[in-house]
Amino acid sequence: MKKILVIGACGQIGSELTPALRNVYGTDNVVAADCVYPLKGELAESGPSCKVDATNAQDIADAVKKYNIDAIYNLAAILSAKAEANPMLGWNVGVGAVLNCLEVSREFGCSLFTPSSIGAFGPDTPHDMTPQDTIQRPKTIYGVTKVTGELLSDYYFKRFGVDTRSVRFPGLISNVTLPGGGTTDYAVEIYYAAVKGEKFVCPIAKGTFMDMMYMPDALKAAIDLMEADPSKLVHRNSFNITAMSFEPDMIYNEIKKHIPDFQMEYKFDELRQGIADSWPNKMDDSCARKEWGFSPKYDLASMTVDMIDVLRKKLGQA
Ligand code: AKB
Repeated sequence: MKKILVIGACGQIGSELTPALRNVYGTDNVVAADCVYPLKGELAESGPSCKVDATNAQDIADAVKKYNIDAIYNLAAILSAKAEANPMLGWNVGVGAVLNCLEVSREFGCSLFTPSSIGAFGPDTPHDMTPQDTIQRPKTIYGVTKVTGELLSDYYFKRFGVDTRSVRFPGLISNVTLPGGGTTDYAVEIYYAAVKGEKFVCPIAKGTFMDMMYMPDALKAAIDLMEADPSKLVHRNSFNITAMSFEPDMIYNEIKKHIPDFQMEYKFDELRQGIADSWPNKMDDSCARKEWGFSPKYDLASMTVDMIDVLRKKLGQA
């Protein structure tokens, strides 16, 4: 059975991708790694774990050797708004981690998944039905790291034959671990406010469309792409994928169907709004659908039912 290393296992994606991978490949075959160590709770108890600072290539190499790793999921990143406040940190983590993972993968023959993002696009990119192959001139350091990661990953595939694969994730909506410092975080925070009975102050302006996806679809996409038949992959780094595109009023009105008293007011945050305005309204993900069968299950309505149900239980209100 394939042995997998998840770097950034405690983050928004890692805290759910690690258990999902353990379900598929067996608990002992998936190593949860994070720079914050020791890991706590379910992640630490349900399988092997170790300390990996992704900006330190030796840490990654040591883990790969120790656990005989075949595939790495590199989830280390500083999200868009946070990286803008500290561009050097954004660059060092965003690019340092991917380059270190590529070098270790080349040396030890691992395959490598590194997420890219809608942040890899910028104001000059067509915003509607953003094509798979198009202008990528992001104006954020986060976007610059994502484009760099895509280019380096394709370079390592072509030059050294490293099996690199990636998706451009839209905003991810989840109910386990909160995202931190992203532009799309509002679409998670709004559910917490609604379930807690609080008024939501929306940092993104009315009418601002962005691509989004519910976490179960994102986890399946990452696993499916890594399992895809390589002979079918025309693209590799990185595939547009999306499940829904909405603006704040749409998610607010969907939540109000279940929580009629819920209230929201707009107070846009200049940094986040500027970033959101530079990102696609809706991507064309037909290449992912055609080349490896990407097919998300959740839309805004079904995600909202599930989010409210899970958060009510989590927050002790069910
Ligand atoms: C962010 O908002 O920075 C992330 C992303 C879309 O990559 N959620």
